[in-house]
Amino acid sequence: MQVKASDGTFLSGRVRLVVGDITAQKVDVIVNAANPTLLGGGGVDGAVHRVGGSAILEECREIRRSHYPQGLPAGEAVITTAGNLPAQFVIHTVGPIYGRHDGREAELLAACYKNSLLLAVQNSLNSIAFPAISTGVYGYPPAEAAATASQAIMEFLATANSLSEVRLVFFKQSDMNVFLRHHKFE
Ligand code: AR6
Repeated sequence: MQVKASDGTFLSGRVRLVVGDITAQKVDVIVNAANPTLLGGGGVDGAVHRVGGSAILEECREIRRSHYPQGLPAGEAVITTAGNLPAQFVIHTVGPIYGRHDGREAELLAACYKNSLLLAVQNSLNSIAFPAISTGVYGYPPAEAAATASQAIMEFLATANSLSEVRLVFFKQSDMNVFLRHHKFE
């Protein structure tokens, strides 16, 4: 077992692992594990819209109408208000459905993380919290997702000094433990 930091922090404290609810995170921006419609769903998506309120949905509808009438493709990300959430903004990204992208799942999952981090930097945001994208309804094996997500975050942070905290939020301790066994952080 390869657990590299007992306090759940990596990359000089810029990455922090916590167990909790993504909607309760007090960071500049939280990431939503959305679907291409941007109109809500279950899991993280359901919680974000339920707690955040209608302002988020209204902005998502407008983004669909103006930029993505066919839906937001997997791997891409957009930003909206956070409504009633403690965060200031929500970045909505669409994870790959495992087994549905002809072997491009890892590339698309990495793109979710990198495009979300890029949007945060472009909007001058310093702290961001991610759920474990695609590992719920979309069926991505959590161990594989841990390797891909951590590699993508590590590569991005090497190029972006302005981000002070990337928080990875796991719903259950057992989910965090899987991540701790399979991440690639150095
Ligand atoms: N806070 C933190 N983590 C959570 C929370 C929460 N409130 N709720 C669930 N998780 P999922 P996906 C964990 O299914 O796989 C939606 O219907 C969960 O245990 O939310 O990307 C969308 O509309 C799992 O580990 O996202 C899409 O249709 C992880 O977050 C589809 O699900 C992701 O689970 C997206 O599926």
